[in-house]
Amino acid sequence: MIKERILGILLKNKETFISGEEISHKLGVSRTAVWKSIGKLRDEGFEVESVPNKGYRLIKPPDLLIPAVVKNALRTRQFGQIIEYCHSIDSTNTRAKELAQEGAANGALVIAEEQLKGKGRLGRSWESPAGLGIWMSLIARPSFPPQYAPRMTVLAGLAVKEAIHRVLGLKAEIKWPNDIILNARKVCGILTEMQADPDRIEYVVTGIGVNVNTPEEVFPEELRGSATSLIIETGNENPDRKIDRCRLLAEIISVFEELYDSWVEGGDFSALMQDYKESCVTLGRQVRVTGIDETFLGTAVDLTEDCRLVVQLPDGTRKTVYSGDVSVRGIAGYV
Ligand code: BT5
Repeated sequence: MIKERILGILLKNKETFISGEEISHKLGVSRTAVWKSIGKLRDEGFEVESVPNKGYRLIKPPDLLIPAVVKNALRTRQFGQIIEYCHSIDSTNTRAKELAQEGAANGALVIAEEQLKGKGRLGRSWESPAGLGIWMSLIARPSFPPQYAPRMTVLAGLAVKEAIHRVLGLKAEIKWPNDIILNARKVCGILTEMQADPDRIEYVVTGIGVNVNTPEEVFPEELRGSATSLIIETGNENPDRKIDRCRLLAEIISVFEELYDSWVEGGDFSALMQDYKESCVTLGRQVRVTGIDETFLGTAVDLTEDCRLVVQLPDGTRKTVYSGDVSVRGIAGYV
């Protein structure tokens, strides 16, 4: 579509003006067609400046996760190069699994402004209010064996932590297996699901939910003590100074691919695991492990190669637990 192509040109020329004539020449369309498309972009909330004899310049895109804006900020070969964007959806993980079943390529990404049935682990739900967070799911078709699928949660966690640091300068920590936390409250959750034969993965979907511009009062009452958002943690809740969700999303996906490639192509996971362990607040703590059949207390002492948590019981014996089976909380609260 002409409009998308014009947007691509405006995004590339962000600081400088580009004339209507140059755009029409580049795209081989009439000046009127350019002018009409700019009008449509403005209707959609893009702020486009136009100055006679100079041309057009993009001042600001709307506060939406527009695929063209995201792609312009990506530094990837595959992750996020195909994007399905939805205003409202039940769950991006459910949609990504459907697309994967239909043959979607490695790296395809589903993004939503709002989820009506966002999913957590163990049948729990994930609050995903419209326009305030990043709710997305990445499809991967790896060649590693199924027991390593939980490593996708590790990679995604490291990517979110690193992106938050690069974009906002905040130092997040990780609560095993899938929570990214700031000041002991959860700012992001990750849900990895897969379809596999006993020895081969068909696809893995890694769902990432980040609370970005969520004001405190939007969280349901019962989450207020344990959930937070990036805007709350930067101490800036001025509604005019929102965090750029497209930039953060692109940074997460770019780092995710970098880490994924370093493992899948380089073959070594130990350095990544070491980084994860260093960021993991769970290790060394007293924890309460709640499974389907049993609950027990112990000290979290280590993580295995396939990302299970090793818990030492008071009598010295050790148990390893899978992320899909248990909930782990600190004995004095959430962390
Ligand atoms: C998770 O589960 O943390 C995984 C969350 C994954 C969400 C993403 S969004 C995109 C993709 N599509 C989906 O449908 N899901 C993924 P779990 O560890 O089970 O934690 C869930 C618990 O976190 C809930 O039971 C609440 O206590 C809490 N919670 C729910 N919504 C929250 C939010 N927005 N922020 C912080 N905590 C929340």
